[in-house]
Amino acid sequence: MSIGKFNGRHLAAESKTPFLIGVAGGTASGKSTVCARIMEKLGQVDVDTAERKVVTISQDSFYRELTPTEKVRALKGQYNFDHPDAFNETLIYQTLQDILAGKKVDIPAYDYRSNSKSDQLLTIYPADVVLFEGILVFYFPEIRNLFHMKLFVDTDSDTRLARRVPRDINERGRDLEQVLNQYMHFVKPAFEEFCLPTKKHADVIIPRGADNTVAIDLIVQHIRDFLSNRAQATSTSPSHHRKLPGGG
Ligand code: UZR
Ligand code: MG
Repeated sequence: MSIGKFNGRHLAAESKTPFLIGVAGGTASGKSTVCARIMEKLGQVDVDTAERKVVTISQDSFYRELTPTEKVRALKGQYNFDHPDAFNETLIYQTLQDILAGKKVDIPAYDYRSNSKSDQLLTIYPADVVLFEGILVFYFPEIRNLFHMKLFVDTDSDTRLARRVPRDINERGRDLEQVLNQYMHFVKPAFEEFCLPTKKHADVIIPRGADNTVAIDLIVQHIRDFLSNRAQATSTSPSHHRKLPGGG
């Protein structure tokens, strides 16, 4: 991206707008796995390495910083991480806007054990495809309207709970009582009140999540078509400067 060093305006004009996909669904529905499958299948075998990029960002990176009192409540399983207020929606919106403008953005990773952002930063470079996954990615209208494609991963609640319990215990350092308590008090009611109603905004509903290879293949084919149509439009447009392979 040498052009950017000389002239920031040129950079914006020449960068690609990624194909932005929102992936919503209840906790442990398989959102991350669906994203991983899409990324794998877009394996980009036929694309030059300098050009290709498919990335997944998680809404978890955008939890608000907790105050010391909230932290204490979080440790006791008394903080509602499933409520829209738990997220910094302004930052989500700005970050997605930057991504759509073809800018490079840094995103904090999230540490579930400490309930806070970790020091690690994930750098998102201008990409072809950006997946943004999380329980409430379709909740805020301004954010919802940014997506080119909206997917809802629809997995039965009992399946989700059965996955969530071992995950929280093994990967997120919780105990059984705490997990079930939090589930009954916060996770389940918030799912019904805030997440499930956003299903109607989805373009595609994926029953059974990542097991649904037919749905995933159809989605991947749609993304491919979109990207190749755009590449064609770009290469035939005289005003647009197409990067040469390897010239990134
Ligand atoms: P997915 N979550 C935590 O457990 N701890 C945190 O510090 C932050 C989030 C949980 C959150 C939500 N809720 O249900 C889940 N609780 O992460 C969303 N309780 O993550 O979509 O991967 O299940
Ligand atoms: Mg997840």
